[in-house]
Amino acid sequence: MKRFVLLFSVFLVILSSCVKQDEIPEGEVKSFDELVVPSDFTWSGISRYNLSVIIKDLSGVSSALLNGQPMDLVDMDGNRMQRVIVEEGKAEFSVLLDKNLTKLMVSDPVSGTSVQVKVTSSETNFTVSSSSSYQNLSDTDSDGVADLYDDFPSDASKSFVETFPASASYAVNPSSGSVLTKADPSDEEYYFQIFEDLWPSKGDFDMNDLIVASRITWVKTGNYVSSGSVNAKIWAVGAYITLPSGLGYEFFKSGSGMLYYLNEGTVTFTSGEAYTHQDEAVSNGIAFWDNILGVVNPYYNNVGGDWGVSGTPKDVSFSFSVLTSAKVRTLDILPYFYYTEDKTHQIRFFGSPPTISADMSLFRTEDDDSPISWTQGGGFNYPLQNTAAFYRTSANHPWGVQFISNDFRVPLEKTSIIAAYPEFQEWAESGGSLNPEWYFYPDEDLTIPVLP
Ligand SMILES: [Ca+2]
Ligand SMILES: [Ca+2]
Ligand SMILES: [Ca+2]
Repeated sequence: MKRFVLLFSVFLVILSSCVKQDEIPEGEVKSFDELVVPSDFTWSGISRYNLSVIIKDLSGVSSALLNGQPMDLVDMDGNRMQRVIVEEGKAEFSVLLDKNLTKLMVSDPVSGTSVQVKVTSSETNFTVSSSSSYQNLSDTDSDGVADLYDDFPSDASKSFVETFPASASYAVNPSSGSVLTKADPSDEEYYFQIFEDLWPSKGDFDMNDLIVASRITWVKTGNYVSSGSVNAKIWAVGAYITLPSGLGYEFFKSGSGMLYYLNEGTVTFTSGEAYTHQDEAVSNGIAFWDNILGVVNPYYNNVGGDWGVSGTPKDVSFSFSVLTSAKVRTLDILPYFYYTEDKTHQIRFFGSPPTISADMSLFRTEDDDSPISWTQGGGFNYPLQNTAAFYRTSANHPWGVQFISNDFRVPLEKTSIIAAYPEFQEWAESGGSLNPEWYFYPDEDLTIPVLP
């Protein structure tokens, strides 16, 4: 059997190298237009991962022994991704995940026991041997979460902090549950969102028209989100003097692979930059900025060339509150890029539906091949895929890409990301399964650094 597998693998390698040579003569870089991608590809290095952990006793029977106690989902570096309270014998986790991660740990911080779980699993068992002394631990604010495991031990309205990417803050020791100090804070990662701005026309695919590197924080009250914040670095801005732009975020409740619209007023802007405000035109939308010219030095750019000045990325942030009565366990935040001169001209990532204020007459014009209409209703599959996706071309190409990294060199103006990042093409054409860390391997002559 082993020999057969080996022979078959050799055959596949030969076959794939032949195909590759036919398609791409050596040394030739395709244009973005020529990329052929799988129909289910959504141009994102991030997915939502849901995991049900069933608590069982030693005889394999579902157990209520851990009800009311905290359980953690931890990455293999020890970063706590999510802490939940066990209810009815189950710990229900739902996290945004870097698709490069294959294994995580479920950890009981009280007993110090952990089990590994593959991210292909949606359910796993967690066996406990005896009841713990959790109920006897001191709980200063009487919110039901013992001080040791309460991120806000003297605030009954808050229990846990959750960050995305998880490495942005809380690193925990899975056996003791205690928070570790980061050995190397520069190792912290960002959620990168890179945009093309000429939709519904295809642009030059340099993907540097707006690059935002962000970190999202959610604060939970028990298992429900009650507030949060977005901290962002404006990493690169292109061509904004001729085409000033804004950026908003639309908030959704997430569950079982679906996103759900929230009742108006569920998510409210609480504080942030002087120009940040509730978007009256988008239900549960917050306009981070309406005009980039009011945010960064108008001569600032990170895209090289012989104009402008380079500099350190601008830090901007805002905070929001969430009605706990809405019982939102998981809050998803989808950005919408828009033109300052026409806020209904909006551009989103592949698979995001239009907002309620989007100009629907722009869809299916120029290079866009989105569905005909969208009605805000209950839930929808997210991300929308293939012909159900908005903000796609007929070749399933996007106007933006998302991934997690600790750094990103910016493609030079008018340099296709395929040339700037030699591994990008294979990443896209394999539907994300090959070269998943393409963003670590720039062509240094075709990109410029942002961080000093
Ligand atoms: Ca407490
Ligand atoms: Ca508390
Ligand atoms: Ca561009």
